[in-house]
Amino acid sequence: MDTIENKIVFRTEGDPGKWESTCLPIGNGYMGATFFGGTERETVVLNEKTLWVGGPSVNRPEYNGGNRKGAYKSVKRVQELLSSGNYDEALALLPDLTCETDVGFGAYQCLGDLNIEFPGIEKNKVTEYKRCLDLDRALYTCSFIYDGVTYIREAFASYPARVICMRFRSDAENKVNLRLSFYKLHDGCEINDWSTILDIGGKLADNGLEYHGDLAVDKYGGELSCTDHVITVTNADSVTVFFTALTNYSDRYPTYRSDENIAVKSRNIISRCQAYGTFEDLYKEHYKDYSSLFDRVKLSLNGFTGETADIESLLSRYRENGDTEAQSMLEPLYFQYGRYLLISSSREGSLPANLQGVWNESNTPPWCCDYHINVNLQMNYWGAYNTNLAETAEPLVRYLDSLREPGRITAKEYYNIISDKENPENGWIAHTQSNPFGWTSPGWDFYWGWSTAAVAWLMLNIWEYFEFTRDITFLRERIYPIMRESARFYSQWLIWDDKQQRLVSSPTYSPEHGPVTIGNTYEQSLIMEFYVCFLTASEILGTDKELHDKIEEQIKLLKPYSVSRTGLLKEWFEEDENSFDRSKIQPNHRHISHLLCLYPGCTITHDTPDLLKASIATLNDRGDESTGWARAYKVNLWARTGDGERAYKLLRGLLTDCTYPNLWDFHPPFQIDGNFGGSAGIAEMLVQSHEGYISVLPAVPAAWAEGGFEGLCARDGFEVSAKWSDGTVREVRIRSLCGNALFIKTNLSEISCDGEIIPCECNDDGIIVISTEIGKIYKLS
Ligand code: FUC
Repeated sequence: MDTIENKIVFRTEGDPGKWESTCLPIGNGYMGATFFGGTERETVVLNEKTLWVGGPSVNRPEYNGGNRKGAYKSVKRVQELLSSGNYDEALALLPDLTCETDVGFGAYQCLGDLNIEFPGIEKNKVTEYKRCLDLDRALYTCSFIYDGVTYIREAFASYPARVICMRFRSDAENKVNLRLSFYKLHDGCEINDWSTILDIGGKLADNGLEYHGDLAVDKYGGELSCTDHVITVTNADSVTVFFTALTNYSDRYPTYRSDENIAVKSRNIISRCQAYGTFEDLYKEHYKDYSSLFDRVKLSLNGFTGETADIESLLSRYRENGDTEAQSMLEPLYFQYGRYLLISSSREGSLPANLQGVWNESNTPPWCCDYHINVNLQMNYWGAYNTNLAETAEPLVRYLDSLREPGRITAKEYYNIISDKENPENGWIAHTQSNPFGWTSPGWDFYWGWSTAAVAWLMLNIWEYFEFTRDITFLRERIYPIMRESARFYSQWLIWDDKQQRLVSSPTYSPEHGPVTIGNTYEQSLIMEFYVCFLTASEILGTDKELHDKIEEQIKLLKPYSVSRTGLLKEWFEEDENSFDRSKIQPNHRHISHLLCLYPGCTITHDTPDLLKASIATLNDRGDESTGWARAYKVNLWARTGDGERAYKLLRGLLTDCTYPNLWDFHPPFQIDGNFGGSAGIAEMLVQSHEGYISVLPAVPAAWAEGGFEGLCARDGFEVSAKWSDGTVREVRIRSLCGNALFIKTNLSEISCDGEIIPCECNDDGIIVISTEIGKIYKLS
């Protein structure tokens, strides 16, 4: 399929003072690098994803992930007070339902900057300047003409080689001159000069975490010298630079350190690169790896192909006139950028993508650049499955698994749910924010930090891994143990509330506004939704009958949803009561936590028309204006309602009001969840599969009158491709990955496979059922 060339092109240099809006990012999951394309000097901000302060440290022997000993007694008391209507007394105890201390939570760090100066180039005499992030090739380039010579700079971040590679060349001989040095390194970082290599290394003062990096320079022609931590190359034909970095972080509780010799490992990575071959050879290896993921999905709108205009003019045309060309180029580009960013910031073996993916220029980044789990970490992975990148979710599964052990301590201290020899793996929990060092306690303020349902929500993310891939071994070995322990937790946590006549989570706080109540919709609905997934998982695996049956009983008593007098889906069960305290409600609040089972959950659908109607009323009531991630969330929500025009309005809003020139999403400041959520939302407008069947173009707007896509994924193991015109589906091709029965709602009547028409049944709801064979393609026309 012909598509646009997915490139983010600037005709202007970036500004290191405006990192978040003008840099261009590359990454390999473990490491990130951002570039500005200065003609006289390139600044490369370097990241290694495990470089965190906080956690265990000799300076902090008491570090225990924030847990407050015996807090469950206060929790119990708060429950009793809320049940008996003593709100003021209950609220007075809430400070006990926080972490003991915020000391040791830490923050993601920047490794430092690589400074590359180009002596002899004068910015004001440069012509034909261009810097470009090519998403199809996962390659950054910067080129310009100076004094009749074309200079070209390239960089990529290879996952297989675990290295960042850069090359500097020109179209004339002996013209490459550069000086490389590090700056903004951490205090105490040592730099060593080894003729063609600079290595950096040290221990973070806060926690003793060791880090090490190697920068190796290979020149072709010219001279190279290395003095005072500066490598200078003069009159070369071209120069190749490799950089890698590591820390001795490990996700193993409680030390969170490995005993690896990181200096040796780092040097081996570089030696392997140098032995492997040229820049081109390494690029080929990188491209093979990257394209095996990225190329799975294509999207084309309204027949536009070719190179996109430079991003600043594309964005301004999009914003000012919204012409069809600008829309049809920017929207697929934004879609693919989300996929590019996910591949670049989340690969097997790395930590999951954090609030900024893997990119960070600061040692005190917003929200510590942590793992926020009252929407943000979940949203990072919304596009992983439907945009055909399931592998990128492995770090999330691994991370959640690593939180179980510390999360058991939190379960014990705050919920009195105890794992011991008789009852091993008896329940874990985490709250609004977490770090790589097992921080699972509530935050330091109840009013954002308490979120018992956060884990239930995360379980939906990892359950979807199985739903899309049907990888039963992965379910059994990696996903199910986490789900089961979470199910054990909630099954012991819920209490019967006499007044509400239902089983409730209590106390509850709907992120991040409104009053403290019993059994709010956020918690009840997420626990229910998770329970539904758990039941299916345990049935598929034929295991844990007793727990299964207990949960089956509990589900009936959760009663998560109700509709308010004004026709909205209630966020708080008590909201129609006179005593209900409305003073803390923010009418247009960005979190819409009571709609989580419309999206990403699947229990509010067209099969629950009353709840769907109330959800739509709620979305209207909340309004369309919001911060970046919340708009992305609304794209998905509206897509689920089937209203393509409204989903599109939100998407336009996201791109118009919450997107920097480099296409990073802002909250503000930069927060990557909106990119991931927006990309997932575009896919959700094109294909849905949560209602038991595949629906093609469930929510396309008039602005996408014509188009095509390839390779989007649907639940039960299908890859879906389609073409449409005049808003009507003309052809669908479905590849069966697992041989499951295919359920699809479609206007197309002829179905063939291998050139032969296959008979199929259409059930009463207009859904066609086809039995499929693994690897075969089913064509609907
Ligand atoms: C949630 C949001 C904030 C922000 C933070 C990182 O708590 O409510 O808006 O996105 O995460």
